[in-house]
Formats: sequence, C-alpha cells, structure tokens
Amino acid sequence: MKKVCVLGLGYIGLPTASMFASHGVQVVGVDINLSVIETLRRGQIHIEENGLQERMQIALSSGNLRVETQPEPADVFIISVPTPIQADKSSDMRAVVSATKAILPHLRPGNLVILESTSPPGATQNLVRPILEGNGLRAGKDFKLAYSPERVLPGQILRELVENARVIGGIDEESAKAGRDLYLHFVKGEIVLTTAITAEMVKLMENTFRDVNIALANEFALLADQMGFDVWEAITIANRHPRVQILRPGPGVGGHCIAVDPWFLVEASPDKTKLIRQARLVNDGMPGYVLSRAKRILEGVQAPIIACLGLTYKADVDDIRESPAVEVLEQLMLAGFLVRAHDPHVVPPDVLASHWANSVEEAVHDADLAILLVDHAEFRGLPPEALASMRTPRLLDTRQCLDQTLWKNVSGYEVL
Ligand code: SAJ
Repeated sequence: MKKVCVLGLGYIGLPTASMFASHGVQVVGVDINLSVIETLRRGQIHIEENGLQERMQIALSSGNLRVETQPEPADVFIISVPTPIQADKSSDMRAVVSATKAILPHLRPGNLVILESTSPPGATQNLVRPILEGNGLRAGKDFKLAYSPERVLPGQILRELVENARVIGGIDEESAKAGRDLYLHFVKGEIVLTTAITAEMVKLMENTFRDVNIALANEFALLADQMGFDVWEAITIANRHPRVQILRPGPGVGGHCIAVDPWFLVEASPDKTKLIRQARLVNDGMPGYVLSRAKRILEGVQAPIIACLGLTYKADVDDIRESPAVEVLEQLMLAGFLVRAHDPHVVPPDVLASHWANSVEEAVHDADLAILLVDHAEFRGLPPEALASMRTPRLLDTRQCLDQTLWKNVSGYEVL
C-alpha cells in the first residue's frame, strides 16, 4: 500500500488526490493556502467541478485522504501546482520550484516524484531534478522522477482522469514504469510510456494544436465580417468535407491552459514558433473585436447600457482565469460604456459588485445591448422574450449558442 503526497490542491491536484484516496491509496493533500485547507477540512470544495464534491467526501470519509499545509514523508510525491505566465509571456515556475524544495527534506531512497504541472520543455530534467538532487540523492539511481501531464477537460475532469490515455515520461525507463504502476490505481485509459521531454512536449503540442485551430476559426469570422458572409454556415458546410474540422469562433480563448501553454513554446524557441505566436495574438485580439462590434451596433445611441451575459472562460464552469469574457467587460468599461454583468456560475469579485446583476432579467432591464459571452446551459434556451424589458432589444451572440430557429430572424439579433 503506497502513501502519496499531492502538492497543490487546485483543479488538477484535488481531483487527483480524491481519486487516489477513493481507490484505496493513503493520500496527504498539501496546499499552502490555509483557507483552501480549512474549506476542505469542513468537507467543502473551493472550486466547481462535476462530481468532485461527492468524490472528495467519499475520499475523506474513507479515512484515506488528509489535507495539510506542509508535505510529509511519502512513497510518491505529485507536484500539481500552477505554472502561469507573467506579463511578458514568460513562464512563472516559482510554485514548482518551491513545491520541489518543500519535498526535499522528505525525499528518501526509493521514492517516486512526478511533475504534473504543465511546464516548459526540459523542466523535469533541468529544473526539478537539480533541486531534488540537492541533498545528495541521485535521480534514476536513488529515486525515480517522471513527468505526467494532466489532459482532462474542466467540467469533465473526474471522468477523463479515468478514461483518457495517460502519458508518463520518465527520466529513465524505471521511472516511467513506476509512474505507470501508480496511475494504474484508477486510470482505465491507455498508459503510454516515453521520455520526460516528450511527455512535456505532448502536453504543450495538444493545447497549441487547439489554440492554432481556434485562431483559424476566429480569423474566418473576421473575414466573414469584412466580406459579408455567414461564417457559421460556411463552417458547417466546410466541415462536411471528410478531412476538415474547423472549430468555433468566439470572443477569444481563455482558461489557464490553452491561453498559456503555447507561450511556453514561444519562450523556448522564439525563432521557430512564428505561427504559434501569431495564433495567440489572433485569439488575444478577439475581445477587442467584440468591443468594435458593440461600438458599431450602438453608434448614435446616447449613454448606452450593455449587459454582459457570462464571464467564465467557457461554458458550465466557474473559472474566470484568463477569461476573454472578463477582458471584453474590462474593455467595454475602459471605452466608457455603462455595463452590467451576470453569470450564474460566478461569485462576483468585489470590483464588479456595483455592476452585478443576479439574473438575465435584471442584467438586460433598460439595457441597449446584451452580449452573450459564454454558452452556459442556463443561457442556451433563452427565448427572444427574455429581452422584452430592454430599452431596445439587441443581442450579440458571440458563441452562436442560441436556438437559431427561434432567433435567426429576430430584429436586433446578431452573431459574431
Ligand atoms: N474555444 C473556442 N472555440 C472552440 C473551442 C474552444 O473559442 O471551438 C475556447 C473556449 O471557449 C475556451 C478556450 O477555447 O475559452 C479553451 O477551451 P477548451 O474547452 O478548448 O479547453 P480547456 O482549456 O477547458 O481544456 C484544455 C483541453 N485541451 C485540449 O482539448 C487539447 C484539456 O484536454 C486540457 O487538459 C486542458 O486544456 C489543460 O488542462 O491543459
């Protein structure tokens, strides 16, 4: 029976810790944020994720999961802390460095250390390994070290943790095999073993693939606006081709993964990543494009009020990190528009308290334009009557998520 210490109890660490614990493994979950630990000790979770509350309670009541603010001796250490980018788009690896340093006093011969945080290529070998070797133990000889990225989709994390294929990149073959034995506790998908740098690149390539493809869809939407064709219809028809699968345009790309990870590649090799960089810039330009559409729609309207529906980075989650919807809201405010915001999944941050509406009705009342920024389930079924109390009913649907049979010919309705 192994004891696993999971460092970082966020969107990845908490589901992973709960999953191991509910499959009979003794787990110590560690987070430096005391309020997270207190919330978890009360049996509550600090993030929204389908089924996680129940899974965590099963883990806690089994006695297999404990949560602490400091790591302790274990057989396996899993690092799942945030790796954001800084203002200049370079990677911020401080959390990985400090989590690795926190493991060091507890590292014993025979241990396995796994880095799960999305990291720049080479981080396992060049950043984590030297820190862990600081007390004289040698990676590969005295302890095992591997990189195994999380590839789960927020909103479906618990299912995908089990069913997705899992890649484990060892600094040597023994490390990769030890990782496989560990994840076999709950992973039912294929487990693929490779080298650490390949596993790091697999993760970055997957998210970059998606980012570049979304950028292409967004660029088609910009062309459609200029040339006067319906981008959604054109994409639907193009996708009937057996080898074409164009993604969906939208107000931009958010979240802590796809909007971030491609920059790790740009940082690693600026010369070789021109397409990747350009795709990031296209996607980051979309909130500004939504602003320009709003300005065009509201030309000549005196002191217009805009209702923003949805603030999260995508549908049916509570995560507003790197959210293009928040960026749109901020740009509208900077441009001097009066705004209201409503999102059924979000507790309003203090800065938005005076702009917050608790329902769609409250948000659109007397407004001149509603901008649908997130295709939450709560919004998808909105009927045109939902706009009845607006000063003039106008809706910009940036996700084409409303029922087109109801909305297509409604006056004041536009899609991105
Ligand atoms: N988006 C579009 N158009 C699309 C698809 C997505 O504008 O056609 C936008 C979304 O609205 C959102 C952003 O892109 O703002 C990203 O959403 P997503 O659903 O594509 O991905 P994430 O960030 O929730 O999760 C991704 C997943 N990666 C891939 O699909 C390659 C997931 O599997 C990863 O585990 C996750 O990143 C991660 O943690 O890296």
